[in-house]
Amino acid sequence: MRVWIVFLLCLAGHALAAPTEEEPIVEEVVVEDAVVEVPFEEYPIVEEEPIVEEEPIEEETIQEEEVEVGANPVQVETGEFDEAIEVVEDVIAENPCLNHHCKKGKVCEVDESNSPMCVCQDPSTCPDSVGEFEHVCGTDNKTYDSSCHFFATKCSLEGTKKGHKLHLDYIGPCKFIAPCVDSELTEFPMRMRDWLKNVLVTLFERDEDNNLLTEKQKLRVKKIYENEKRLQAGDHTMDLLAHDFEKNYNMYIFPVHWQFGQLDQHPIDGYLSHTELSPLRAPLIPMEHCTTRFFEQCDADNDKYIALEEWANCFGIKEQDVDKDLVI
Ligand SMILES: *[C@@H]1O[C@H](CO)[C@@H](O)[C@H](O)[C@H]1NC(C)=O
Ligand SMILES: [Ca+2]
Ligand SMILES: [Ca+2]
Repeated sequence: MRVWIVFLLCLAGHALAAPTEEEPIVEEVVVEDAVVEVPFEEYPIVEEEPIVEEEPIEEETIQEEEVEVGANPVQVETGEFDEAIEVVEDVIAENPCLNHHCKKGKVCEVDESNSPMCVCQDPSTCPDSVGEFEHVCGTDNKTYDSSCHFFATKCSLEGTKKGHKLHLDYIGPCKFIAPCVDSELTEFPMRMRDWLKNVLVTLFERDEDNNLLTEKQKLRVKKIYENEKRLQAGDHTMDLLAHDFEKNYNMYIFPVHWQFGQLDQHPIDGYLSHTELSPLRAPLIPMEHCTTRFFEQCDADNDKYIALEEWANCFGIKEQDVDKDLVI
């Protein structure tokens, strides 16, 4: 479907537009963790810049949460191997904030006892946005200049009901989004699972030494890749997509699980929060007006989290084929 390609182009544009953006280490890790959406054949591999929105945290647990983020082994490695250790130690002695990471919307400040702490960022200290594409739309249907402005504003509302409910909804200025009718809602997962399969195959084709996929994942994708019956990427009719799903059902099981695993990272618990879903949702909503409704109905028990079982079910994967081991 054309629109998926547009989505990928958009991601590509986004990544190219801000390739040198300075991100704290926490963000770099998130990049690794986030979905690496790879366009179909004709586009280069691009890492999506994830829009990761932290869940509101109760006051008492803030410290704990930050420690948890800092303890991510991948992150520790990135930090440690990037810089000469002596230099890091010197710097720590001078400025306790240098190695202290705050979640989005917060910045580090030193208190009287020279201990680092995270405080809400003043939105006016956010870099000016360069263009409309940096604007984001909140779930309050208000346009924010950039995700920095959004998270700083959200932080200032921490502890309030309003702040708790406010999430980053999508990338770009708020706009009218046409209601999603039932027939369109049915088509959405059919196109998405086809796309997920193609993304994985493309990742596999281009992987070589990029380590975009783990060895285990490669083995699984190889089977799909080498299957001669595989439906090639293209602009297919719903009838063909439905037919292929029936005929080649097994090829779709892994891609659906894989995407779940890409998103279920903060924390890895078999549930997707609004925050975890954001890297997938946020770029998609402006182009696919059924996105919001799709993920809403995907949360069948309405607990605001999408469990693996719920996720698989949304894409037509049978209950007996849901397998936690496929996610890893
Ligand atoms: C959100 O804001 C946009 C632009 O201001 C407007 O066109 C749209 O109708 C609003 N949507 C809702 C649900 O209020
Ligand atoms: Ca999770
Ligand atoms: Ca749920």
